Amino acid sequence: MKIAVVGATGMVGEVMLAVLAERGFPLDELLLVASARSVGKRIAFGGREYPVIGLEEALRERPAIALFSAGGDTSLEWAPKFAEAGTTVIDNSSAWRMDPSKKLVVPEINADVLGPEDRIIANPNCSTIQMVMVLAPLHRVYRMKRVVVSTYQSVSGTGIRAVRQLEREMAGTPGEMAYPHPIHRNALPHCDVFLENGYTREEMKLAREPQKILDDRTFSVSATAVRIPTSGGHSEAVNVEFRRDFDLAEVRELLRATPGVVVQDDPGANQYPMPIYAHGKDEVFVGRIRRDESQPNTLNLWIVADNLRKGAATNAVQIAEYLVEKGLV
Ligand code: A2P
Ligand code: 11C
Repeated sequence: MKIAVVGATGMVGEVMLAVLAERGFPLDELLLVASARSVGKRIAFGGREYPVIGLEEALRERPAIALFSAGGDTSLEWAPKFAEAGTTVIDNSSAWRMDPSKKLVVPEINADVLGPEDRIIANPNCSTIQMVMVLAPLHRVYRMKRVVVSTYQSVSGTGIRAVRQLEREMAGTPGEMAYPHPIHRNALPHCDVFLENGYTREEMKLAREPQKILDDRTFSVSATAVRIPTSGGHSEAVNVEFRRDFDLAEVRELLRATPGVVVQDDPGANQYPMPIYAHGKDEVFVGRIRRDESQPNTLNLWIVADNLRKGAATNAVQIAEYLVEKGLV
């Protein structure tokens, strides 16, 4: 199978390559695609070196699957061209997520919505993926009414310029700024851009994407997204009110039985999820599982995942694996 990685020189693209290799994805041809700035560079994969090519050349090669992580504008312009040529595009940008004609997929939850007609498939936002991975099995049993989430997001979610800003500030040599303020020793209640309603776009992704993934508009989500000086791994404090009451032991059992979710919840032993330990892992970690004593049927959780793995690259590769397994490409 011929696979293209569009944005192969980027932070997510690099992790996509690592995940494809680790999982032994059944590819026999690989196209590594980036902007004109990178054409001709060479990237190692599976003991070989591959040249970076441009989008036009990749399109002519008509790959079976193209994993896109090269920004929303590149996706808007190029995903339809690849789709037209018969390629199935799995797009990590926000370009197509809320388009009613495109599927928004977390494979463990709703891969069954995919069919052979889907030529552009959207990968959800990183902070959405880790939240719904934990909430979906609970929603099935107790039915969510309202979710209030506060995020603690790492600089790797913004991109390489932000990673460099943090590194430089830590070294005491500030330079080019990815954020409007210092990030070292700081917390910015500002992820992505502000919208007219006073929320950021990141907060609105958290509010809207879960309803589409769970195909349910009977619950609502209110979000505050905060950037903190961690280099990788997003954390979330999640408060969820259900329509039905729950038993805490049963909640733990449901989460332990959920593929892709790991329960780390032993406060007496100081055990709870943390971004430094989620780094490089494909699972979503949940802990601090406790009843909200301020109102009925309400649960508090702490959810952590590697935003470049399950939040982006791993989820996209899992979608590709599903397409191959079901003969949809
Ligand atoms: P390049 O390295 O040539 O700029 P990140 O999210 O880490 O910033 O990475 C973005 C990725 O998307 C990089 O691989 C980048 O390539 C690629 N990219 C950005 N703009 C374009 C474009 N117009 N055409 C193709 N690839 C692009
Ligand atoms: C962040 N969630 O950490 C973003 C990064 O919509 O795919 C990914 C942006 C997106 O800021």
